[in-house]
Amino acid sequence: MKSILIAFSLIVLTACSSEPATSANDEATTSGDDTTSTTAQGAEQTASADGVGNESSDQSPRVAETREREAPHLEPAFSGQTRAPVPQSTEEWSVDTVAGGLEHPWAIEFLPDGSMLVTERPGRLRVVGADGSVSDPLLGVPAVDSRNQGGLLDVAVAPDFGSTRTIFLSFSEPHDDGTNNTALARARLSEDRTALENVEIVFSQQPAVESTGHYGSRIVFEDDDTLWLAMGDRQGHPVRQNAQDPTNHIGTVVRINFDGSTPQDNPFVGHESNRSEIWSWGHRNIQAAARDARGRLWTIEHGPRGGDELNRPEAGKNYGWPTISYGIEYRGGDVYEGRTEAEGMEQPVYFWDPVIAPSGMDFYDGEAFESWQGDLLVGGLRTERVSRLVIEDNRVTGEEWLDIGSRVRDVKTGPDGAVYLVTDEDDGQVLRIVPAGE
Ligand SMILES: [Ca+2]
Repeated sequence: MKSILIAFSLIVLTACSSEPATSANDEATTSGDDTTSTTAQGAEQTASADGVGNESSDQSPRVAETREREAPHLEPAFSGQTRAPVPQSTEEWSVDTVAGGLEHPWAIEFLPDGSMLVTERPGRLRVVGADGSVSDPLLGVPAVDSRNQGGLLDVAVAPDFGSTRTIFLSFSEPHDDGTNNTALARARLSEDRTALENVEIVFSQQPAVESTGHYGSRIVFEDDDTLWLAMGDRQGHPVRQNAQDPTNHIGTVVRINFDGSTPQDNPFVGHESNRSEIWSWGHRNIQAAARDARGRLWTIEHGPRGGDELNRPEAGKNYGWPTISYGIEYRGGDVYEGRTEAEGMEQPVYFWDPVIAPSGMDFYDGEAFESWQGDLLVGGLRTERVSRLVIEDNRVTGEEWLDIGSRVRDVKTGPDGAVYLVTDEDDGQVLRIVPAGE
């Protein structure tokens, strides 16, 4: 009954939430990131408004997204590339507050004892206990450029943390000339967990630019020796065009060893000009990334207006930005030539139009929610939701919305099987999705 109530409330909330029509490009605001504009949609929305596999018919499966598309002239490349039906089975859930008082937390990661490392975008790292206690800021965090979308971003606990106490941080690295870039630091968490030791910047995105947007960035371990760092296109003209030039790191996923060196089986090793750290390229602004049970990387990037996309980046492949994309420019008009397909460029697995403004994501592998096993849980900033994606044979076959009511900035399965979130607010919180009634 609870799940029905939740589902019903969602429909009502969706139908009634007439979001204000914001300026055409609130990417450029200082509010945090790609909080994308959404045209005002009234309560008259129907499930058949989009015309994408959602025709008005008694036989049509129910879909979560029923608002009109921003770019309805851009047809999906295949059936099921957007607006997957709401899954038949779900779980009853509710939300607990674990901790609060965090300033724009960006990432959450579990330590082996069940406590959490949480970054705050202005440049602080804290330990949050399973009991909700919040530590003082840890000493030794690298300096960050915290303007606009920049700051201390992702945190990741190395697979060998038990023996090495190694963690990684991604952040916007400032330079004296006013430029900055996404960077990755490796550090040792002190035994008393009050400080970082042996802090070393092991990777810096090249080139550094004068921008305060589209840093990416998420850290995903491939195995005990290598990791992926997913980055952004640094927002705006002409720098974003570099995403189509793999002789730099703009708009790429890189794959590096823990010390920052290049694995010799990377796709461009030995290439005369392409950067050897690159794993995949042609990305816009990846803010969600996770590894599936088979060890494969998946990412979600903030697209243009109507073009957020899920990809499964493979070695050496080009994901198209900005030459091909779904969606339109935030200021209006087609992106580049308004194309969605081109030879040598990969299609997204799935896209959202209107956008969700993705944040963190995790493949659910806990024991608390049986029917969510293996599903991809994706945070939404603008949507203030978690999207649950059911994935089969590398396609999204179901999408359910879990309405949280705050800007969700990161999503992580906890050791207790609950789904932990941080919220992107001045007074940000750690929340936990638990089975209803617990
Ligand atoms: Ca793409």
